[in-house]
Amino acid sequence: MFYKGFLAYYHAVDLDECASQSNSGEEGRQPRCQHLCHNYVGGYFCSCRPGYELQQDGHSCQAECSHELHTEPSGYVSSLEYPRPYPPDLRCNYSIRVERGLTLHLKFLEPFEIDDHQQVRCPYDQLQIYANGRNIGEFCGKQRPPDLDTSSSAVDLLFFADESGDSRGWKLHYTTEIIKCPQPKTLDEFTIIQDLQPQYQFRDYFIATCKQGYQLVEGNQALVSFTAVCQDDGTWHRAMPRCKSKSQCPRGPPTTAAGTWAKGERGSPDGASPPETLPCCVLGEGWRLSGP
Ligand SMILES: [Ca+2]
Ligand SMILES: [Ca+2]
Repeated sequence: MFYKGFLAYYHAVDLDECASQSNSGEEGRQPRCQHLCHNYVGGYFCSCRPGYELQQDGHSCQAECSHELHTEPSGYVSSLEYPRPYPPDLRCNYSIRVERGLTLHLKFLEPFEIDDHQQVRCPYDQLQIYANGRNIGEFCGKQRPPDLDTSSSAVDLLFFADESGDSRGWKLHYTTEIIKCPQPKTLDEFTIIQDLQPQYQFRDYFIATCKQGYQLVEGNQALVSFTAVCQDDGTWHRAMPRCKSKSQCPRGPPTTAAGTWAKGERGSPDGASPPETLPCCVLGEGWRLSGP
């Protein structure tokens, strides 16, 4: 007897689990991946859309917005899925951090929609805005917040949502601009600001002097010169000085109830507060209190 044996061909075919996922809906099977499915030879894996995190089961996605950081000088920040309804159960923290000395402007876009209540203010969902750690507003409802000039380079947006609702959320455009200081204003008619500029911004400075016969004074302290610098929070680093008359300066060592003033080092007289009645020029010229 002669047997011919057999010959068989085989080749492996990958199962495209992602394709079967999309076809299986009608058969009542659960989709394998909640968001995105990626097929490869021998298997598949799931991933989530931006703003979501894959859960331990490898298939489901949960919103993850608890520390989102934006550092570009301008950009957009929005609730998840905008302008479609945001997911439930959110505790989001969007931080914007730009260079010190810049100020952030926030402009909200339409539509603006956060679950609201007619009698109680923002009981369900709310958007809180902080500039430099200070609360500058709490928003919900359909009224778009006004454009906000935060005077800050650090803004945090906290967004809370409860487990229900279908509001469409919010989106804002932020821009930056170099921070400005208020225009310096003299406190009396004898003070002169040198080369007064129409505008002062971060790191600019001005020099104040006095008219002839007057002396620069800061509090009770006579000054030789005065320079103020615009700081990164939009304030001047020291307060405007005054100019007081030199005309009442005594010729010899002045005596007051506090003691005799003698010629000495320039500056504060031994930590003692000079009496108000003592002409300021005495200090400027370097007198110090030497005791009664
Ligand atoms: Ca596969
Ligand atoms: Ca809600």
